[in-house]
Amino acid sequence: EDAARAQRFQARIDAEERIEPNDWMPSAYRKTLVRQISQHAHSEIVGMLPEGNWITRAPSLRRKAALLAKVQDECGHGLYLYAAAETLGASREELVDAMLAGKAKYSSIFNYPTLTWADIGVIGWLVDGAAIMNQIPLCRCSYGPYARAMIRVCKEESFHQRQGYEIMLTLCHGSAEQKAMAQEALNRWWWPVLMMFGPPDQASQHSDTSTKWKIKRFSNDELRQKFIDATVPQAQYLGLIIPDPRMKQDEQGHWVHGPIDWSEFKQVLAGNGPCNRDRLAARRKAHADGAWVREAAAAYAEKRARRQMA
Ligand code: FAQ
Repeated sequence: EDAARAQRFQARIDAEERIEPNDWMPSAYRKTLVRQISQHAHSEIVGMLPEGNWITRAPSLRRKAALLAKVQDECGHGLYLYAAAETLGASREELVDAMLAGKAKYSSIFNYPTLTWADIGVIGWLVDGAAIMNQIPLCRCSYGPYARAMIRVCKEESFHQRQGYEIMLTLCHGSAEQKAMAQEALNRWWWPVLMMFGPPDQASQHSDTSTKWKIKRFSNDELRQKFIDATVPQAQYLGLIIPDPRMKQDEQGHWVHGPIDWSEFKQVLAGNGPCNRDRLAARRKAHADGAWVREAAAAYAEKRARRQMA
């Protein structure tokens, strides 16, 4: 019976049908989606911290308003994504607790510090640029609620990318000092951004099944390559140098990167990146400080339900 169901399920995927919350699905499909969607949600929530660090120091009211709006969008993305994970039967409390306990992953990129204002430009330009490259194909993911959430998320990410690129343009057309600040930020973020796409294809343990289930439409290396090809001309336009002396263009016009230091990636995933401890400490404090809000909301919901019954 289960084998027949699994076959029908795969036939629906192959026919590009969307899988919805109440449809039958293999438990491994459910598990991998809960894993990916919750990691994605945690990334959005932890991802507010590096930029949040600059809200009080944005150089003008206009920059401050845009940054504030961007960080609020990230919070919204996190909430849609938790809601999408809940449609699979996961509980939000459990997911959040796993993150706070350091058991659940979130993107490696958010474990790096934002040292100067140029980092805010680079995050929008490259981190959001990489996020879009990865998330546009997820709009066609086989699981309906995740795919639909990604459509709205991608629209907002493209505004984020543009606000970042515009900061970079301003700095690169500014004083020598501003241009140097932009280059220095690019130097620090370039390699960690390439790691956002995940391990190389031969080391990516989930890729085969996620591709078969049309959760993934492109491999980690394919998306990394698309990102680099899109980004090199943007760096050239800014007059910045990609900090990869071995990068070269092949005959098809692709920019081939030099070796990535995967030991750094492993260290960050193991909790030993430059900011892992700070990030978790900040999330734990926020969660504890927000306990009264959750309690008040639950008490209010209970009161309303009682009133409706009466
Ligand atoms: N960091 O077998 P694979 C954003 C883990 S964008 C940490 O290749 P998969 C927007 C992976 O989970 C960032 N862990 O895995 C924003 C797995 O571990 P597990 C978030 C990583 O799932 C911008 C193991 O390595 N975006 O937040 C990373 O097939 C600015 C083996 O890897 C998403 O989450 C990494 N970089 O492919 C917010 C997109 N890479 O679970 C604020 C959705 C891999 O077995 C400011 N996710 N790992 O313990 C995906 O597309 C996929 O999950 C991949 C990984 C492509 C990330």
